[in-house]
Amino acid sequence: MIFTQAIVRSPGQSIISGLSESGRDVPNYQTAREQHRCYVQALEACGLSVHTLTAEENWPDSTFVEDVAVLTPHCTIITAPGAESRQREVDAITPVLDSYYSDIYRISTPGTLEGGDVMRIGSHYYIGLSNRTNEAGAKQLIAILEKYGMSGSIVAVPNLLHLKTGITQVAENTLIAVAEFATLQAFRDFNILTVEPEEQGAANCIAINGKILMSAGFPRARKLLETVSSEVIEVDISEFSKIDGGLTCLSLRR
Ligand code: CIR
Repeated sequence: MIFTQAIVRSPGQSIISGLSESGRDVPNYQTAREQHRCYVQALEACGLSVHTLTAEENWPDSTFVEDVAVLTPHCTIITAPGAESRQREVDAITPVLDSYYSDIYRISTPGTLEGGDVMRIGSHYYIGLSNRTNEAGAKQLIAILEKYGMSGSIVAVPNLLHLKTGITQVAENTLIAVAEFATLQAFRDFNILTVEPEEQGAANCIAINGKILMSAGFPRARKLLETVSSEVIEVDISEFSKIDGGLTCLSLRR
């Protein structure tokens, strides 16, 4: 599939109050802005036209736009974030997606779902059950996908923030994953590149238009990725990873 567009939201100064389970350092706002600019340039280098939304100071995590919507070739689904402080972010993305899609659905309570838990492979969507996404939310998403001839299945995510924190697609039949996902039955038909525990941040990559974007600073994972693509681009997102954000979370792509 050829991707042509991405939607991103600049980080606000409030990013210093973003949710963090890892409890690492507080992000530096100026550095985050600069890294975000470089992230946008990397998407553009992959051939995407990037729609940049202005920062939303009220919602510290709103730069992680991936979590508030699932884009499919046929429709978009506005999610229901499981993190209470992120629930109102959907109000800010809905008018934007209105201009791109005529078929718009919403996940509703008691369902919760965050886009970081949704990994699309062709017309199938793997949906992680995490602290942020529950079974009711996953089932609502599967019912919507099935209306359009797409499908979904559920994968348990016991130890990570989101499914895609630990596994992403990097080539047609190849995934990159942390060890706990690499051995799951659900992914038995894929070739899997397994990252070492100290390089967990490399499991969240974006494969786009023949190139692979990876987080900077994971040399062993880079070597693995170079076996499936001659165009691996490193992007430094250290400030976002301090609050558990990865590369995919920073954009919606279509
Ligand atoms: C959060 O905890 O919601 C944010 N600080 C990080 C969200 C990362 N999103 C993602 O992995 N899709």
